[in-house]
Amino acid sequence: MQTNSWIPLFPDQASSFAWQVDALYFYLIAISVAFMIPIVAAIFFFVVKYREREKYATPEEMHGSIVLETVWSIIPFVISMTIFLGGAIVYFTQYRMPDNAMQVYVVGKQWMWKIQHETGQREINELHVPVNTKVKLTMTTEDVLHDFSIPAFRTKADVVPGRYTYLWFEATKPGKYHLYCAEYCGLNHSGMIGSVIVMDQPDFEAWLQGNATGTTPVEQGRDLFENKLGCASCHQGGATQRGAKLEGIYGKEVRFVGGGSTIVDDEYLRNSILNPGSQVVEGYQPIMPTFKGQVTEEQLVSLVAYIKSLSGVTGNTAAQPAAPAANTSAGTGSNTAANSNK
Ligand code: HEC
Ligand SMILES: [Cu+2]
Repeated sequence: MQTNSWIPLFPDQASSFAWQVDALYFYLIAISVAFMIPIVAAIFFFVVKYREREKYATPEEMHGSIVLETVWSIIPFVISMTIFLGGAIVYFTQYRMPDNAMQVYVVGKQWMWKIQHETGQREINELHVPVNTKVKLTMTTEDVLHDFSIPAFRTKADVVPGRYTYLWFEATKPGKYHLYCAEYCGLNHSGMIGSVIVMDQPDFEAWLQGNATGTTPVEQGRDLFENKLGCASCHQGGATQRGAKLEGIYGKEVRFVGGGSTIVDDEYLRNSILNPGSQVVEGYQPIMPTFKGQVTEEQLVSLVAYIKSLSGVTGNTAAQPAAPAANTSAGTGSNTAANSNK
């Protein structure tokens, strides 16, 4: 990675929103400096001016000043609101997923990043993407908490066991950028690194050609569904159908036995495969066996991609609920936000 910036060691600005993060960062620094200088100056001034001249001196009485108090309330209020607005803008641009993004699946594992493209190409600790294209990552982990972090893109998100989190970016400069795990995840955490390789469109096409595997996640999912895991025996239409219909359910509302409902999203599909008993679809018997421990995270990603494809949804899904900002260990629990996309 080249650091051709005016501050030594400062990472490249290589994504569409990198400048926003930097602008907010320098704004915060500017405000801190603007407060620090007068405060330190005042400390020295008062130390001298009010030094002890006389034992037990009583200072002159002082009454409040409305003007002074108004000024020192309003100025900090305005400053804190600008910080809040700046932070909110950066947060919304980063954690609301764009509609028309290229889809990539990421599975973290002690201590590597396993990546699969929608067109089937697989990579480990490398992510090849085209320049000036929105890329959305759907991420989970096979073991512990990790955090997918690309400093040059000024973005990162926790990768959490048992659920999907999302990250998107649009790279603006071809090049090779550091990829880190930014959440301490055990002995070789520091080795859980890699590169994001941003390529011009023709180079990227050539790379895709050169790494074609023949099977896409959707095709792998179909194979698991129809052959390896036997889902089709219950879910395929016809006389033997005992499971819920999966065609067209993505983005729709489902109702559960015993009340409650949800909008079908990735998280729900994942949970339906691992904990079918937890949300039994209205009108069906709780006969679906759990597949917990029988499918890997990568197989789950393929199954979810396949079931989505039955609704005509490819990876280009609408805004997902915001991922929690990196390193907030408290879950947001807001993962059921409506996803009205179909
Ligand atoms: C023994 C029959 C059976 C098998 C095998 C089976 N299912 Fe199911 N599945 C059901 C039934 C019955 C339901 C509805 C009741 C429920 O929600 O548990 C269901 C519900 C679901 C739902 C939720 C559907 C909705 O409308 O919300 C999904 C998704 C699903 N199954 C996926 C799978 C996948 C993927 C596999 C294979 C890994 C699989 N099922 C294997 C019987 C089965
Ligand atoms: Cu890690």
